[in-house]
Amino acid sequence: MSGNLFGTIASRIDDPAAPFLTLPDGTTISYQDMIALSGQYANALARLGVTKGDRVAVQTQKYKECFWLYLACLRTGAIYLPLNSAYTTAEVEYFAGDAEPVLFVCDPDRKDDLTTMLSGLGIGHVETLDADGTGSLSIRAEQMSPSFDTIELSGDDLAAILYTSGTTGRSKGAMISHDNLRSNAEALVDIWRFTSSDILLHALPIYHTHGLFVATNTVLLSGGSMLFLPKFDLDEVMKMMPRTTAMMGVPTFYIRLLTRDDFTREAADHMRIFISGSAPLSAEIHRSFTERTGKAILERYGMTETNMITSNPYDGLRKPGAVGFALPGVTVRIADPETGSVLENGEVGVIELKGPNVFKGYWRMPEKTEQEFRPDGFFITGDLGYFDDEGYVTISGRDKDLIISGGLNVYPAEVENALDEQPEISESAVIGLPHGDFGEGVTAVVVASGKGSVNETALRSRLEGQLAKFKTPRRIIELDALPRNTMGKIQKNVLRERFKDLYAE
Ligand code: MCA
Ligand code: AMP
Repeated sequence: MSGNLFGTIASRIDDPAAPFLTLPDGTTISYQDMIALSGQYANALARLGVTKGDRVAVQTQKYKECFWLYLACLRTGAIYLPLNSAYTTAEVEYFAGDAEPVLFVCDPDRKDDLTTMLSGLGIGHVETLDADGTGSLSIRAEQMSPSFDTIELSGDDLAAILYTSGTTGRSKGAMISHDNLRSNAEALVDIWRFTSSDILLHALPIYHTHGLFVATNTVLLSGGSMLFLPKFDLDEVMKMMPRTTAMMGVPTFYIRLLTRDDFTREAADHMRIFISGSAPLSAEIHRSFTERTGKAILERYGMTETNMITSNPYDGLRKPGAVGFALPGVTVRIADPETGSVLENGEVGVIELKGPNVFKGYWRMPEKTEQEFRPDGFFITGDLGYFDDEGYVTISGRDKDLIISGGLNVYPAEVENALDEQPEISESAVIGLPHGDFGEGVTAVVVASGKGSVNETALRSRLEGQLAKFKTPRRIIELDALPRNTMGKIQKNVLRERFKDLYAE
């Protein structure tokens, strides 16, 4: 049997006329439409010369057409490479240079800028997608036949590469196979009880694991449908919720829902499930949500490299502050970060796992890949946690210098490098501080070089040209010196403590 994930999706379709995607205006795209559209896009890719193993990079706003392209990549054996739409051209240049896509798909208004950069890298094929279906790739696809023979491949073949930032230096492309995606989606359909009756309120971006794989593949393998929103807009989410049964979101979604007086028990009553992940959901928000709606959010934990790892149970206690149990087929252990020896229940260590969900390594970085695995094959997440008395995994911190803002990862080293290049700054430390909406607010503490004064507004706007907006520090604080320990290492914990109330209302 072919290991192609699309083959599995197609084989599970019981009712081809059933809806797969519904738009806010009521337009519906059925499963058979999805097969035809992905077939047209697959033929368009083939006509452009895309073949198995080729990378197709995509940086656009959230369009339904991105799904047809994603599925077309599965069908042709091409490797889908989605990029955050907030990345600047300078950031994209690194990913494109590293992954060497044969085709780059972008928004029409970015085409000129990106084409100039990409042609410097020898990447000649640039196509566009647009919300109204007028992008050049959509026009090509429209002229194609909807029939396409999905190629046979091994389940170990790559379906996608998703870049994750490195704690130091370069971003790494996580290589995700068809089997990785299939095993995870099957487990999630099972443990979260997704069926063809479900309608998922889809307000997440689709350039990351959460919105693309967790949400989309789970729906596709259960025969359910999605109500497609182009972004998380609170008014729109409230308006559409009555038409749906399930929601997946980052904690910020739930924090924002709780700010609405009309988000009541009655408003949430018909919803079967609310799922949260990508960042810590505070026990306080979890409890407030239950008090308001009578429903407990189901929190789960995952990572780009592994898809989903643990989940709170569907039946049984959804414990505030805990991320639950290993998914079926996945083994989780807690180990001493230094020695790798396995720890007892209750002891805090690094979370490690093994299973069919674990990625195939970092693109063209065999040494980095090796560093992230123990000799017995367990992947080291860099998250710190413990098993409680009842066997629930609780995340207690991170053994990696990472900030998560609104579910998006920001690696301080990248922002510090950009700050340190500014003439008026001699050194910097970037930290995450408690933030009511985003969970953590990216904050820079800098020391002036003496070459010009440090102007927060001017610095932020200069950084915005280089870094995606969500990475740009919300605040830049100037100090005479950064606190250091006796080894000379900057004490970020001291800074976090000193400025912990910076974003308090
Ligand atoms: C937008 N901005 C942000 C963020 N998003 N700043 C910091 N953190 C963010 N996450 C910027 C905007 O550019 C804007 O800048 C300003 O902040 C305020 O915008 P706002 O309207 O509040 O933002 P928004 O457009 O409503 O977006 C917030 C959001 C969004 C809805 C939380 O970021 C989002 O959808 N996040 C989900 C990310 C996600 O899918 N993560 C999953 C990763 P200005 O005002 O200057 O223009 S996958 C993963 O982590 C693993 C595998 C897992 O377990 O799932
Ligand atoms: P990413 O690199 O975008 O895949 O982000 C993965 C990281 O998000 C994990 O290593 C965790 O640090 C964090 N994460 C995901 N889900 C949760 C959760 N439920 N609670 C706490 N942290 C989470």
